Amino acid sequence: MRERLEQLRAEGLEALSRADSEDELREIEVRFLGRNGALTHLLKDLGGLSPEERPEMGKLANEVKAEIAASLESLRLNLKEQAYSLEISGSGFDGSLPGPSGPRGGVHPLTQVLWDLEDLASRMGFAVVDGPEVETEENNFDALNISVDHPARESHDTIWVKGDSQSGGGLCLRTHTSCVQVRALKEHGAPLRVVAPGRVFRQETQDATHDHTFHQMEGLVVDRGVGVPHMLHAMEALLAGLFGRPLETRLRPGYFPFVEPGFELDARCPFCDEGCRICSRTGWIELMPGGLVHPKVLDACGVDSNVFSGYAFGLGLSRVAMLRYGIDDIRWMFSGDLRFLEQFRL
Ligand code: FA5
Repeated sequence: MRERLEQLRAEGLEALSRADSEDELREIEVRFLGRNGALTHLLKDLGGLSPEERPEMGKLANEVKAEIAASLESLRLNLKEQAYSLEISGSGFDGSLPGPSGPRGGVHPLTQVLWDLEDLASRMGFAVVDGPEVETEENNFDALNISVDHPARESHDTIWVKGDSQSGGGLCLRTHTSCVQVRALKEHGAPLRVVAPGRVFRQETQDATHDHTFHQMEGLVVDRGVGVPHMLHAMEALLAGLFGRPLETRLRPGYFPFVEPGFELDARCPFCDEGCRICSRTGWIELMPGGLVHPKVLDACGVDSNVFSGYAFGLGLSRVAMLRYGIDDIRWMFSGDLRFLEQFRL
C-alpha cells in the first residue's frame, strides 16, 4: 500500500509539473482526486489492511492527497497571475479584432422615410429647413389665411400652449408644417425652393390612420411663372422616388385657405381592392395635399404676388411609411412595441 501511495504521489506531482493550462489542471484533479480518481480507489482498499497498518496508511493517503491538492491550487494561482500580467502588459491584445457583438438595432420606418425624402428632395434642388414645434398663432394660422373662424382653429383640433382659438396672439403646438412656409418666406424671400419635415400635433381621435402626433413634410417653391404642372411633376417625382416606382394616385380638388387652387393627391390603398377600415372604405388614402400658394400668403410674407407665384404641398410621412412597409395601423409607429420594431432590425 505504501508503495502504491508513493507511486501515486510521484505520478501526480509529475503530471502537475507538465501542466500549463487550467483545462489540464482540471483533468489531473479529476484523475487523481475525483470521485472515481486513483486516490479514492486506493482509499477504498484501506478497509482490507490490518488494524495496525490502517492508521499509518490512512495518514499517508491524506498527506498525498493534501500535497497534490496544494500543488494544484498553487499552480492555478500561478496561471491566473500569468494571464493577468499578460492582459495588463497589452501583449496578446489585437485591436484589429472585432469586438463582442451585441444585439443589432434598426432604423425606425419613419426615420427611414424621412432620410429618403430629404435625400430625394435635396437632389431635386430643395433646401431642407426647419421650424419650432411650438408655433405662434400668426405663423400657424393668420399668415396662412386661416381666419379666426376656420374649423382648424377650434379647440378640438389645436393644442394651445397660450391663448385659445379666439384670443389672438397665442401659441400652439403646430398643427401642420405649413407654418414653416411663412418662416422660410419671411427669412429668405423669393425665389425659394425648400422642404420642411417635422412633427405636428392635433387633438385627434386616434384610429388606424389618425394619430395626435404625426409627421409631415412641407414643400414650397416660389419663383416667377410657377404653375400647377410644376407642382404635379414634383409631387409625383417625390412619390416615385420614395416607392421606387410610379404610385397609383388620383388628384381631386381640395380646400385649404392658403392655396388657390387646392388639390388632394390620394394613393391607392395597398391593403384592399374595394375598401377597408384603413382607407375608410374608399379604396384611396389621403396622402399629399397641395396647391398654388395663395397671393395673400405671399403678400403676408413680404413677397410680391404680382411678380412671384408658387406651389406648396404637405406630405403625411406616417401614412407614407404605412404604405411603404404595409403597416396596417398608424398607432404601431410610436407604440414602442418590440414585436413591431424588431421587424426593422438591420
Ligand atoms: C395639411 O396639414 C396642410 N397643411 C397640407 C397642405 C400643405 C395643403 C401645403 C396645401 C399646401 P391635412 O390636414 O390634410 O393638410 O394633412 C396633410 C396630410 O397629413 C394628410 O394627407 C395625411 O397624410 C396627414 N395627416 C393628416 N392628419 C393626420 C393624422 N391625424 N395622423 C396622421 N397623418 C395625418
